[in-house]
Amino acid sequence: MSNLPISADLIAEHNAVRTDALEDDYAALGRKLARTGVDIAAVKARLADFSVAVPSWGAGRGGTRFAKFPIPGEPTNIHEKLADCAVINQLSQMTPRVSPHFPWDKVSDFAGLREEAASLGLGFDAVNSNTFQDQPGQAHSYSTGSLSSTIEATRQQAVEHNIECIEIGRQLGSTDLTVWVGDGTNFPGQQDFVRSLDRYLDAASQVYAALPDDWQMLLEHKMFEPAFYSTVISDWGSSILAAQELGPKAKCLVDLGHHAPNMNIEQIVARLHRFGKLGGFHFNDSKYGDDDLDSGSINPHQLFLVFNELVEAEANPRANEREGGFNPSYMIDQSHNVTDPIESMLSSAEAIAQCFAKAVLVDREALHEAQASNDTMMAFQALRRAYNVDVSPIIAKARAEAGGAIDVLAAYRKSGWRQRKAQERKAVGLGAGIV
Ligand SMILES: [Mn+2]
Repeated sequence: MSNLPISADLIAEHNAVRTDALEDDYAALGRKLARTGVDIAAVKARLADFSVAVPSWGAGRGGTRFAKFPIPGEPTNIHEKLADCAVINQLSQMTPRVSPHFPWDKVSDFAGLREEAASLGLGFDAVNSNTFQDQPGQAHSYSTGSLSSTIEATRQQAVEHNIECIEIGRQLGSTDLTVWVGDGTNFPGQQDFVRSLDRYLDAASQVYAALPDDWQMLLEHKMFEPAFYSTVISDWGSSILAAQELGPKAKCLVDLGHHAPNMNIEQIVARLHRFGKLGGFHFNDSKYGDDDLDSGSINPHQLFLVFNELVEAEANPRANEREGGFNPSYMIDQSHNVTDPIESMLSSAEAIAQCFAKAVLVDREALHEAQASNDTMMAFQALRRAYNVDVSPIIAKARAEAGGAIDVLAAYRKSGWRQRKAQERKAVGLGAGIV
């Protein structure tokens, strides 16, 4: 049973007055690309296949360590979050999967939740465990860490929680478990670097042992926060070492905000791919640290360079890739502090698709030739030519053909969704946001 949140008539009316202009722009871009031997329809077909997951927690307003400012009509539970995610997917036709987070999204009937999502046109992406905060009634506190805690009972509790997440994920149709731990230290000497990693690896291997055959365990590293002196899985180096020790089903997850400032993230992507260990992405943008700003809002060129490596990797899969070749899981992971989260995710999905499309447009033959002959300027120009193309007509046309809206933000505002939900949903309380 279909239960789509936005009326098909509203989208059709919205598109009707925009179709002529879009066709004009698409045809002009098609002629321009044809002059360089590129078939615009082939690029559009790649975009029609492209998707990125949205996080259930991204549907609510985030916050900072200081405050969260909720908006009327914000979702208050997983059912309302799914409805908002369905709005994003219906308008963008690019976000068909939701990444849930436990225990935040816990319900009594997961089979029912899967059906509910399906009726909204959604499936589930990676399940996320949470051992970075205590829950009411929890037996052992994570104040000493989780998978690397010095207290055995705490480590065991963290292992059992991750295994429970796998079990929930099986019921939801997921095939990935994303593990990020907040474990680390705030003072020199607080923990032994080697022994804490030993404890982490021992506990993580117990989680790994519970993975079904077709599952992946995605290790998300983060340099700092909530621990500000050291973290146990601090960088891509620690991540790949841990993934290699755990086994072939363990992969690295790259969150764009979890690196030291000015890191060459596109090179990290290429390194992880080289060893078949690139498992997934958390897309966001950053100015200073783990800012969790909207994808492409600060440094779209970096996002393009990351996608350039991803498109290159897709054409050249390495050993140890998942069945079907190079296919990392793409997800948005942002904190929407001052915008309507639906609008931010619509805008971010667009920014991500733009960078993917530009990367597809890179003349790889010219790039490889220039690289081989050490023609630096022409190698750079091969990237620059693609980056400079305005690909928005291709994305809008792919979206409209799939049933989405030509101008996603305008259609969303016209729908009056948030105002309607402000009447129906109970208010979200104040308090600190997701940090
Ligand atoms: Mn993340």
